[in-house]
Amino acid sequence: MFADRAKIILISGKGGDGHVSFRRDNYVPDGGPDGGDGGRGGDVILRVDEGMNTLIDYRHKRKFAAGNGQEGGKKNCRGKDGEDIVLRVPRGTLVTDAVSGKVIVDMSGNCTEYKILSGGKGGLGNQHFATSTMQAPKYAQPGQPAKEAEVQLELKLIADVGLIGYPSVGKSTFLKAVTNAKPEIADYHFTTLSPNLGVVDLGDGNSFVIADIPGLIEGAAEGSGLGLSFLRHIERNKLLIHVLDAASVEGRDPLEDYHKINAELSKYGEKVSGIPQVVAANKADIIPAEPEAIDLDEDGELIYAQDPVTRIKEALEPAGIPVFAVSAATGQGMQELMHYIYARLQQLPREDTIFETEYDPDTALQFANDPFTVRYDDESKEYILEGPRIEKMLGYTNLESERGFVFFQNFLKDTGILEQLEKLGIQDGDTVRMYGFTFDYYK
Ligand SMILES: Nc1nc2c(ncn2[C@@H]2O[C@H](COP(=O)(O)OP(=O)(O)OP(=O)(O)O)[C@@H](O)[C@H]2O)c(=O)[nH]1
Ligand SMILES: [Mg+2]
Repeated sequence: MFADRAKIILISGKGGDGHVSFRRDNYVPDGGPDGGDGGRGGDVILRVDEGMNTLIDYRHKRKFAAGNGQEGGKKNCRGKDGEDIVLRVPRGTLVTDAVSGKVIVDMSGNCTEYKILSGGKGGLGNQHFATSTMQAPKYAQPGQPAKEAEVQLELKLIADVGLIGYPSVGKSTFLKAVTNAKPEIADYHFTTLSPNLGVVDLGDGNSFVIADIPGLIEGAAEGSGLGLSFLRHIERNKLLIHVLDAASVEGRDPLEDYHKINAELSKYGEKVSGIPQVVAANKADIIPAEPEAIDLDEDGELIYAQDPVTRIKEALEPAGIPVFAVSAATGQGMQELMHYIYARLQQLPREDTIFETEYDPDTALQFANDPFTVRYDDESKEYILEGPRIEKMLGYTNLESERGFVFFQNFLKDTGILEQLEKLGIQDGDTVRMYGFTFDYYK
């Protein structure tokens, strides 16, 4: 199985508490404070392992915790530091926050190691708290708490070429024909559930990686069919082979499919709609050799259907989209297309897209214990949320996006803000203000 995503929980180590103790020497009746500091909690670190190519290891275990720092001891003994935990991931792993979907880090390019959560600092022992007026402090600092984050790991296929198209047009058959991959092939829609990878080897060391993407349909950009999850994979493709069923096995017009799918790609964004495409007019082996009579004209003469490949070529080639008639089943036209694709790839830029960090859980969680207030303002007739906790949340949440809004709703619930607003008597339609941002409350 090709495990290309996993959701896991990461926990950094808690800092060890500082210790309270006093020197007890046979000859010194009232020894000074000698409580040691707590040890540092372990960090959670991600590291690229070049030998790995799946996330399957993360399917079996869900929780990964670093070690806690030990408490300080007597005689100024410092507690032992907690052990760091290092999670090995394949190159090209995209790490996102499981709740907001924001990018935490893209383990590609130069990024081979990333500290995702740092362990809590150890607390200071009571030796640090002695002053001229307080010589026997009974106080030591507690260690900083552990941090916990749920993250999604996603292996972004680094395929140069992606096969896209409507379900059952023959994408997997295509992949199987040109690589040693063994994808499932069947005549029902959505046979392919996650992308399959294969290497096209043209000899003389000339090769490229090609990915078979699950079928796309109208509404894919809004989540229809298998939805969005794999549209992301396409982002890194340099070239797309748009597979059409030129024989209209299911009765659809291949050109209509072509336009519908491109409309979905445009809705998803420029990152995918801007990738150059080459059309593979597939199933050429079952296009009738003799043109089919489809109607009679006014004089009773038979009207013949235009050859579908010619029709596709005439529609797309003037727009600069090359069209190749192929049969993934018989291999007809496939070699020619593969050589063309290889030549095209040589002309395209080589660098990979790297996703920028949008959210840093280490910093965000640092403020998890910061204060906030909830109050009603008589003058403006608004409910006001204030305090460092709110400010920081606003700083790392994009409330304009759907995911950001879901994250924000959970934040209101988890922090108990919702409950407090209800206690203050909030009603549907009332306004809530958080600094520059306002929203209307609805239960
Ligand atoms: N005659 C003929 N049949 C083909 C050709 N390519 C694919 N098929 C058939 O079309 C059906 C669908 O093929 P798949 O390769 O599973 O299609 P897909 O595009 O990967 O479909 P999804 O994974 O569901 O999106 C299968 O029954 C194939 O045998 C071809 O070139 N000629
Ligand atoms: Mg398939």
